[in-house]
Amino acid sequence: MGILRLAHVDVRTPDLDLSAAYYTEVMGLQQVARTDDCVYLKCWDEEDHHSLRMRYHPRTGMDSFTFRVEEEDDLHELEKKVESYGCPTSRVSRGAAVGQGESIRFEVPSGQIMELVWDIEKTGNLLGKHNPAPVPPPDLPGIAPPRMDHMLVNAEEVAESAAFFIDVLGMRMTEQVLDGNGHQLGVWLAGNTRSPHDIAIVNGPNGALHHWAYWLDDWDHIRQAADTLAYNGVQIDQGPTRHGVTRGNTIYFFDPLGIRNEVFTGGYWVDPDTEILTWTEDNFGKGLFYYENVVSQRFLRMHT
Ligand code: M3P
Ligand code: FE
Repeated sequence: MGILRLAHVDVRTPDLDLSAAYYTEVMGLQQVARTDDCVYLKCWDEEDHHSLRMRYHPRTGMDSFTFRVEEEDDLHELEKKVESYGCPTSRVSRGAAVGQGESIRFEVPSGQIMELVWDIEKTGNLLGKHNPAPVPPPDLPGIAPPRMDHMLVNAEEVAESAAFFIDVLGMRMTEQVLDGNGHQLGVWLAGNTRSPHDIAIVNGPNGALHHWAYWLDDWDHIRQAADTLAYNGVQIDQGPTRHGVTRGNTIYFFDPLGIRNEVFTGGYWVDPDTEILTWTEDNFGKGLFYYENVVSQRFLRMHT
Protein backbone atom coordinates (compact mmCIF):
# COMPACT_ATOMS: atom_id res chain seq x y z
CA MET A 1 0.00 0.00 0.00
CA GLY A 2 1.15 3.52 -0.69
CA ILE A 3 4.07 4.60 -2.86
CA LEU A 4 5.04 1.95 -5.41
CA ARG A 5 7.85 3.45 -7.47
CA LEU A 6 9.14 6.34 -9.53
CA ALA A 7 6.94 6.73 -12.61
CA HIS A 8 8.30 9.68 -14.55
CA VAL A 9 10.48 12.75 -14.41
CA ASP A 10 9.44 15.93 -16.26
CA VAL A 11 12.22 18.30 -17.25
CA ARG A 12 12.76 21.43 -19.33
CA THR A 13 15.31 21.82 -22.09
CA PRO A 14 16.22 24.81 -24.26
CA ASP A 15 17.13 22.45 -27.11
CA LEU A 16 14.49 19.80 -27.57
CA ASP A 17 16.13 18.31 -30.68
CA LEU A 18 19.55 17.99 -29.06
CA SER A 19 18.08 16.50 -25.88
CA ALA A 20 15.90 14.08 -27.84
CA ALA A 21 18.90 13.00 -29.93
CA TYR A 22 20.99 12.33 -26.81
CA TYR A 23 18.25 10.41 -24.97
CA THR A 24 17.39 8.27 -27.99
CA GLU A 25 20.82 7.69 -29.54
CA VAL A 26 23.20 7.76 -26.56
CA MET A 27 20.97 6.77 -23.65
CA GLY A 28 19.04 4.52 -26.00
CA LEU A 29 15.47 5.32 -24.94
CA GLN A 30 12.41 4.88 -27.13
CA GLN A 31 10.71 8.09 -28.26
CA VAL A 32 7.00 7.38 -27.80
CA ALA A 33 5.37 10.71 -28.58
CA ARG A 34 6.24 14.19 -29.72
CA THR A 35 4.15 17.35 -29.69
CA ASP A 36 5.11 20.91 -30.64
CA ASP A 37 6.94 21.51 -27.39
CA CYS A 38 7.30 18.10 -25.71
CA VAL A 39 9.07 14.80 -26.25
CA TYR A 40 8.03 11.65 -24.33
CA LEU A 41 10.49 8.79 -23.86
CA LYS A 42 10.64 5.41 -22.18
CA CYS A 43 12.97 2.46 -21.63
CA TRP A 44 12.51 -0.80 -23.51
CA ASP A 45 11.17 -2.79 -20.56
CA GLU A 46 8.80 -0.14 -19.23
CA GLU A 47 5.08 -0.81 -19.48
CA ASP A 48 3.96 2.77 -18.86
CA HIS A 49 3.40 5.33 -21.58
CA HIS A 50 6.64 7.17 -20.71
CA SER A 51 9.18 7.72 -17.95
CA LEU A 52 10.69 10.99 -19.19
CA ARG A 53 8.96 14.09 -20.48
CA MET A 54 11.10 16.86 -21.90
CA ARG A 55 9.45 20.22 -22.50
CA TYR A 56 10.90 23.13 -24.44
CA HIS A 57 11.76 26.05 -22.20
CA PRO A 58 14.61 28.58 -22.45
CA ARG A 59 15.92 27.42 -19.07
CA THR A 60 16.92 23.85 -18.17
CA GLY A 61 15.29 22.51 -15.02
CA MET A 62 12.89 20.06 -13.49
CA ASP A 63 9.15 20.66 -13.77
CA SER A 64 8.13 17.80 -11.50
CA PHE A 65 8.65 14.17 -10.56
CA THR A 66 5.89 11.58 -10.34
CA PHE A 67 5.55 8.49 -8.18
CA ARG A 68 2.99 5.77 -8.79
CA VAL A 69 0.88 4.55 -5.89
CA GLU A 70 -0.11 0.93 -5.52
CA GLU A 71 -3.90 1.27 -5.40
CA GLU A 72 -6.37 3.86 -6.58
CA ASP A 73 -7.51 4.52 -2.99
CA ASP A 74 -3.95 5.34 -1.96
CA LEU A 75 -4.15 8.46 -4.08
CA HIS A 76 -6.96 9.99 -2.08
CA GLU A 77 -5.61 8.82 1.25
CA LEU A 78 -2.22 10.36 0.53
CA GLU A 79 -3.94 13.52 -0.73
CA LYS A 80 -5.60 13.88 2.70
CA LYS A 81 -2.34 13.21 4.53
CA VAL A 82 -0.38 15.73 2.46
CA GLU A 83 -3.13 18.33 3.02
CA SER A 84 -3.22 17.76 6.76
CA TYR A 85 0.57 18.04 6.93
CA GLY A 86 0.04 21.54 5.56
CA CYS A 87 1.03 21.21 1.89
CA PRO A 88 -1.73 22.44 -0.40
CA THR A 89 -2.53 19.88 -3.11
CA SER A 90 -4.18 20.22 -6.49
CA ARG A 91 -5.77 17.62 -8.72
CA VAL A 92 -4.74 17.30 -12.34
CA SER A 93 -7.74 15.84 -14.06
CA ARG A 94 -7.82 12.95 -16.52
CA GLY A 95 -6.99 14.21 -19.98
CA ALA A 96 -4.85 17.10 -18.78
CA ALA A 97 -1.57 15.14 -19.01
CA VAL A 98 -0.42 12.76 -21.73
CA GLY A 99 -0.27 9.08 -20.73
CA GLN A 100 -2.03 9.20 -17.39
CA GLY A 101 -5.32 9.81 -15.62
CA GLU A 102 -6.02 11.86 -12.53
CA SER A 103 -3.05 12.87 -10.41
CA ILE A 104 -2.34 14.84 -7.25
CA ARG A 105 0.30 17.57 -7.22
CA PHE A 106 1.97 19.39 -4.37
CA GLU A 107 5.23 21.04 -3.38
CA VAL A 108 7.41 18.94 -1.07
CA PRO A 109 9.09 20.75 1.88
CA SER A 110 12.29 21.14 -0.15
CA GLY A 111 10.44 22.96 -2.93
CA GLN A 112 10.26 20.42 -5.78
CA ILE A 113 6.87 19.71 -7.37
CA MET A 114 5.85 16.12 -6.74
CA GLU A 115 2.98 14.28 -8.33
CA LEU A 116 1.23 11.05 -7.32
CA VAL A 117 -0.67 8.97 -9.82
CA TRP A 118 -2.22 5.54 -9.97
CA ASP A 119 -3.95 5.53 -13.36
CA ILE A 120 -1.19 5.23 -15.95
CA GLU A 121 -1.68 4.38 -19.62
CA LYS A 122 -0.04 0.99 -20.09
CA THR A 123 1.36 0.89 -23.60
CA GLY A 124 3.53 -2.19 -22.93
CA ASN A 125 7.21 -2.91 -23.22
CA LEU A 126 9.14 -3.68 -26.38
CA LEU A 127 8.98 -7.45 -25.86
CA GLY A 128 5.22 -7.89 -26.22
CA LYS A 129 2.98 -10.28 -24.34
CA HIS A 130 2.95 -13.35 -26.59
CA ASN A 131 5.95 -15.68 -26.42
CA PRO A 132 8.18 -12.71 -25.63
CA ALA A 133 11.93 -12.82 -26.16
CA PRO A 134 13.76 -12.32 -22.86
CA VAL A 135 15.92 -9.61 -24.38
CA PRO A 136 15.23 -6.57 -26.54
CA PRO A 137 16.31 -6.48 -30.21
CA PRO A 138 20.14 -6.59 -30.32
CA ASP A 139 20.37 -3.50 -32.51
CA LEU A 140 18.96 -0.98 -30.03
CA PRO A 141 21.19 2.09 -30.13
CA GLY A 142 23.02 3.49 -27.13
CA ILE A 143 23.02 2.27 -23.55
CA ALA A 144 19.40 1.07 -23.73
CA PRO A 145 18.63 0.55 -20.04
CA PRO A 146 15.57 -1.59 -19.25
CA ARG A 147 14.01 0.94 -16.88
CA MET A 148 14.34 4.06 -14.78
CA ASP A 149 15.35 3.22 -11.22
CA HIS A 150 15.55 6.13 -8.77
CA MET A 151 16.21 9.82 -8.39
CA LEU A 152 17.90 12.20 -6.03
CA VAL A 153 16.68 15.65 -5.01
CA ASN A 154 18.41 18.22 -2.85
CA ALA A 155 17.06 19.79 0.32
CA GLU A 156 18.34 22.52 2.60
CA GLU A 157 16.73 20.75 5.56
CA VAL A 158 17.22 17.05 4.84
CA ALA A 159 15.62 15.88 8.09
CA GLU A 160 12.43 17.88 7.50
CA SER A 161 12.16 16.64 3.93
CA ALA A 162 12.89 13.03 4.94
CA ALA A 163 10.22 13.20 7.64
CA PHE A 164 7.68 14.26 4.99
CA PHE A 165 8.49 11.30 2.74
CA ILE A 166 8.46 8.89 5.70
CA ASP A 167 5.66 10.13 7.98
CA VAL A 168 3.32 11.53 5.34
CA LEU A 169 4.01 9.47 2.21
CA GLY A 170 4.88 6.25 4.05
CA MET A 171 8.28 5.58 2.49
CA ARG A 172 10.97 3.83 4.54
CA MET A 173 14.50 5.01 5.24
CA THR A 174 17.16 2.44 4.42
CA GLU A 175 20.38 4.46 4.85
CA GLN A 176 21.38 7.87 6.19
CA VAL A 177 24.48 10.04 6.44
CA LEU A 178 24.88 11.98 9.69
CA ASP A 179 27.15 14.93 10.40
CA GLY A 180 29.20 15.22 13.60
CA ASN A 181 26.18 16.65 15.44
CA GLY A 182 23.87 13.82 14.39
CA HIS A 183 22.05 15.90 11.76
CA GLN A 184 21.02 14.16 8.55
CA LEU A 185 23.06 15.15 5.49
CA GLY A 186 21.46 12.55 3.28
CA VAL A 187 18.74 9.88 3.39
CA TRP A 188 17.87 6.97 1.10
CA LEU A 189 14.19 6.07 0.94
CA ALA A 190 12.38 3.04 -0.46
CA GLY A 191 8.76 2.39 -1.31
CA ASN A 192 9.46 -1.26 -2.17
CA THR A 193 11.44 -4.06 -0.51
CA ARG A 194 13.60 -5.07 -3.48
CA SER A 195 15.97 -2.14 -3.49
CA PRO A 196 17.48 0.33 -1.05
CA HIS A 197 16.09 3.43 -2.73
CA ASP A 198 13.46 4.90 -4.99
CA ILE A 199 14.48 8.40 -4.00
CA ALA A 200 17.34 9.91 -2.04
CA ILE A 201 17.54 13.37 -0.50
CA VAL A 202 20.92 15.00 0.00
CA ASN A 203 21.81 18.40 1.44
CA GLY A 204 21.81 21.12 -1.23
CA PRO A 205 19.64 23.93 -2.56
CA ASN A 206 15.89 23.57 -2.25
CA GLY A 207 14.11 22.82 -5.51
CA ALA A 208 17.15 21.22 -7.15
CA LEU A 209 17.37 17.94 -9.02
CA HIS A 210 20.67 16.13 -8.47
CA HIS A 211 20.12 13.21 -10.89
CA TRP A 212 17.89 10.40 -11.93
CA ALA A 213 19.23 6.92 -12.58
CA TYR A 214 18.56 4.13 -15.06
CA TRP A 215 18.81 0.52 -14.00
CA LEU A 216 21.26 -1.80 -15.75
CA ASP A 217 21.24 -5.53 -15.08
CA ASP A 218 24.87 -6.06 -14.13
CA TRP A 219 28.31 -4.59 -13.75
CA ASP A 220 29.31 -5.62 -17.25
CA HIS A 221 26.54 -3.40 -18.61
CA ILE A 222 27.95 -0.52 -16.56
CA ARG A 223 31.30 -1.11 -18.25
CA GLN A 224 29.62 -1.16 -21.68
CA ALA A 225 27.75 2.05 -20.78
CA ALA A 226 31.11 3.70 -19.98
CA ASP A 227 32.36 2.68 -23.44
CA THR A 228 29.24 4.12 -25.08
CA LEU A 229 29.55 7.39 -23.14
CA ALA A 230 33.24 7.80 -23.91
CA TYR A 231 32.70 6.92 -27.58
CA ASN A 232 30.03 9.61 -27.86
CA GLY A 233 32.07 12.24 -26.05
CA VAL A 234 29.70 12.48 -23.10
CA GLN A 235 31.11 14.21 -20.05
CA ILE A 236 31.50 11.66 -17.26
CA ASP A 237 31.14 13.05 -13.73
CA GLN A 238 32.34 10.02 -11.77
CA GLY A 239 32.90 6.32 -12.33
CA PRO A 240 32.49 3.60 -13.32
CA THR A 241 32.71 2.88 -9.62
CA ARG A 242 30.78 1.62 -6.62
CA HIS A 243 28.76 3.42 -3.98
CA GLY A 244 29.30 2.44 -0.35
CA VAL A 245 25.75 3.69 0.30
CA THR A 246 23.37 1.20 -1.43
CA ARG A 247 26.47 -0.84 -2.57
CA GLY A 248 25.41 0.01 -6.13
CA ASN A 249 27.70 0.09 -9.14
CA THR A 250 27.42 3.40 -10.91
CA ILE A 251 28.51 5.98 -13.46
CA TYR A 252 27.40 9.63 -13.31
CA PHE A 253 27.46 11.73 -16.44
CA PHE A 254 25.87 14.82 -17.92
CA ASP A 255 23.32 15.13 -20.70
CA PRO A 256 24.05 17.86 -23.32
CA LEU A 257 22.22 20.48 -21.24
CA GLY A 258 24.04 19.60 -18.03
CA ILE A 259 21.42 17.43 -16.34
CA ARG A 260 23.17 14.66 -14.40
CA ASN A 261 22.22 11.09 -15.31
CA GLU A 262 23.30 7.89 -13.55
CA VAL A 263 23.33 4.25 -14.56
CA PHE A 264 23.04 1.96 -11.57
CA THR A 265 23.00 -1.70 -10.68
CA GLY A 266 23.23 -3.69 -7.47
CA GLY A 267 21.73 -2.80 -4.12
CA TYR A 268 20.03 -5.29 -1.85
CA TRP A 269 16.63 -6.34 -0.52
CA VAL A 270 15.30 -4.63 2.54
CA ASP A 271 12.31 -5.72 4.66
CA PRO A 272 10.18 -3.04 6.31
CA ASP A 273 11.78 -3.89 9.65
CA THR A 274 15.41 -4.08 8.50
CA GLU A 275 17.58 -1.83 10.62
CA ILE A 276 18.74 1.29 8.78
CA LEU A 277 22.41 1.77 7.87
CA THR A 278 24.13 4.87 9.15
CA TRP A 279 27.19 6.55 7.64
CA THR A 280 29.12 9.17 9.52
CA GLU A 281 30.33 12.29 7.75
CA ASP A 282 34.00 11.29 8.22
CA ASN A 283 33.28 8.15 6.16
CA PHE A 284 31.08 9.82 3.55
CA GLY A 285 33.86 9.67 0.92
CA LYS A 286 33.60 5.89 0.95
CA GLY A 287 29.83 6.04 1.21
CA LEU A 288 29.70 8.12 -1.93
CA PHE A 289 32.46 6.48 -3.97
CA TYR A 290 33.82 3.41 -2.24
CA TYR A 291 36.93 2.95 -4.38
CA GLU A 292 37.96 6.58 -4.68
CA ASN A 293 36.96 7.65 -1.15
CA VAL A 294 36.34 11.21 -2.28
CA VAL A 295 33.64 13.78 -1.71
CA SER A 296 33.84 15.48 -5.08
CA GLN A 297 32.83 19.14 -4.97
CA ARG A 298 31.51 18.97 -8.53
CA PHE A 299 29.34 16.04 -7.50
CA LEU A 300 27.97 17.82 -4.43
CA ARG A 301 27.63 21.31 -5.89
CA MET A 302 26.33 20.76 -9.42
CA HIS A 303 22.61 20.28 -9.85
CA THR A 304 19.79 21.23 -12.15
C1 M3P B 1 23.29 7.86 -5.15
C2 M3P B 1 22.78 6.52 -5.08
C3 M3P B 1 25.00 11.91 -2.97
C4 M3P B 1 24.80 10.49 -3.10
C5 M3P B 1 24.26 9.87 -4.13
C6 M3P B 1 23.99 8.46 -4.14
C7 M3P B 1 24.45 12.88 -3.92
O1 M3P B 1 23.03 8.50 -6.24
O2 M3P B 1 22.23 6.07 -6.06
O3 M3P B 1 22.91 5.88 -4.02
O4 M3P B 1 25.61 12.34 -2.04
FE1 FE C 1 21.64 7.59 -7.55
